[in-house]
Amino acid sequence: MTTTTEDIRGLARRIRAHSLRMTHSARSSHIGGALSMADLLAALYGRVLRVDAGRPNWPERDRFVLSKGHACASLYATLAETGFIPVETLSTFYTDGTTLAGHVTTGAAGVEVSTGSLGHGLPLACGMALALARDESPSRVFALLSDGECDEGSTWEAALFGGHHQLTNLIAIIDYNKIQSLGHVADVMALEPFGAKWSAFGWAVAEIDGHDIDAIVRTLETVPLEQHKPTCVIAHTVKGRGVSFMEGLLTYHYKPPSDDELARALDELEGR
Ligand SMILES: Cc1ncc(C[n+]2csc(CCOP(=O)(O)OP(=O)(O)O)c2C)c(N)n1
Repeated sequence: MTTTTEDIRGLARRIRAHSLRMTHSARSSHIGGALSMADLLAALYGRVLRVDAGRPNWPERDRFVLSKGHACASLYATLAETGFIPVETLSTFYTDGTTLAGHVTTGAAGVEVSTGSLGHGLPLACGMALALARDESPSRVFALLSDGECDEGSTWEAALFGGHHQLTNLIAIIDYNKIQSLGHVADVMALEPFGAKWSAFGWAVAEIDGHDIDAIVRTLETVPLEQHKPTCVIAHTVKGRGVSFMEGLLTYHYKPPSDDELARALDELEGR
């Protein structure tokens, strides 16, 4: 079990390296959004989530829902690094017949739900959290959303639902990297004042640096932040984080790393 901040940083580096290799070999998109959430995934799987790779269907496990299913390379990498799936399967990402489909899909151990159509994850997580609460289960439900998904009406319907049902066992984490597929959030559909919107829908809200491992762990280990409310953690992140020439660029939403970019990116990660 990963415990120290340094261990979690190491896990995040390995998640990033796998994600780069996977999107390079599959010639697939979404490396920018896979990299922006790598620290969040490392903190969740390294410390926060009560899960057991040996018993992926243990009834009392926490549920993790990756709502931004397009960026799943880094979730598969996390599941491999934490023992849910064999590391060797990562090389089959996005190929015919694989269990590691290009948008996150059940079939790989540890994947709770299939997503990829933006805006579905939080509604699913709400239903799971309500059912678990009614069963008096100790399990929590963590849903990781993109900022682009907060342009979807279904996300806000789920936000209303979570507040109304006082789903204290539900935690939404937003990977707020400020960039979508074709433009910046502020230009496409501005979200600010973002935290105030979630508060108004009945959620307890925290805003953190989504690359500060200690801040992520500290916040997620203290949920629920308020009694009788679901928690929303707005994690300020950088698209492409960890690879200097990809950071903050729209290009790497769709563009896979070239041979040369992969080599340079892996060199950079090794040097950290
Ligand atoms: C309903 C729906 N519409 C369009 C798409 C195509 N699509 C894939 S990713 C994306 C937006 C990416 O931006 P964001 O959601 O903020 O993700 P991130 O930057 O975290 O990768 C879009 C429009 C989709 N997957 N689902």
